[in-house]
Amino acid sequence: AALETSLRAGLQRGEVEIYLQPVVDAERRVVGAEALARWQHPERGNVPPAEFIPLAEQCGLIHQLGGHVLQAACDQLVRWSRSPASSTLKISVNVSARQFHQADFVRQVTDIIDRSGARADLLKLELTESVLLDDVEATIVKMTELKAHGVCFSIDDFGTGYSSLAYLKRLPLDELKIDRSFVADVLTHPNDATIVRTILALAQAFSLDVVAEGVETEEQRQFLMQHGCALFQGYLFGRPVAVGQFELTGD
Ligand code: G
Ligand code: G
Ligand code: MN
Ligand code: NA
Repeated sequence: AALETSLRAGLQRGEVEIYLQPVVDAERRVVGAEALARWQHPERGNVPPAEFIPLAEQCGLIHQLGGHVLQAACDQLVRWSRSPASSTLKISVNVSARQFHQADFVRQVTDIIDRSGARADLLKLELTESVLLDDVEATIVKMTELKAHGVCFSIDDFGTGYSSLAYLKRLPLDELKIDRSFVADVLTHPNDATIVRTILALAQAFSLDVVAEGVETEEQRQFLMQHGCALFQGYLFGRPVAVGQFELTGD
């Protein structure tokens, strides 16, 4: 309860900000970034998202926190739009189950986009398989409304949940993100290599982009490239950094 009170206050005081982690293409050009929430508490220091995101979900602050993250992402898109070198970069934002299932989620997102002046097609929402399958019909309605507004969608941590192929076909998706647990073992565990190749083939069949997450070594990058992966995220290219620290090259 103490942490909840300070998160509520911290949100108001602007202690929660976004960090950006680059997403790069096969030539290591930065094509976008994932926004990751960071909470800098005045006494506790950096509180990890693994602690405060579940807390925000439990106590209902996720709506406000999620809105704050969306706002920060849209503000950054607007800043980037002013320079040709950055005007086509996309930002992905994580959306948690409880936030997505709020009755006014679509309105929250479209209001923030419209008031910020950001290009909706440069904003990508990352949903997990469990969110998508919670209530498939309601999910399709929400996603379709947001898609009509221009917003893009990605399935995060893909391969760890229970997506059925039938749903994949019905959802207005743009991208799958291969969970980093598979990438971590892709060179050492044949099963993980098979899962990665299967996800890449599946994505190709459904005309979806694929981002491999958690790429840490050149050897992992080579394997992924050889099997048709074209987008990468991970410490090999850049850690999450404050928006002012973000650079337009992936080393
Ligand atoms: O860097 P990392 O430790 O940021 O993130 C830990 C977890 O917290 C990840 O699963 C990530 O998806 C989640 N996360 C980070 N930022 C946000 C956010 O803004 N909203 C939600 N819902 N989850 C986030
Ligand atoms: O669950 P989600 O995919 O949204 O969370 C992304 C998480 O992965 C964040 O905690 C982020 O800091 C972390 N991350 C990003 N790149 C790497 C990487 O190369 N290796 C590891 N171990 N974690 C990473
Ligand atoms: Mn993510
Ligand atoms: Na992920």
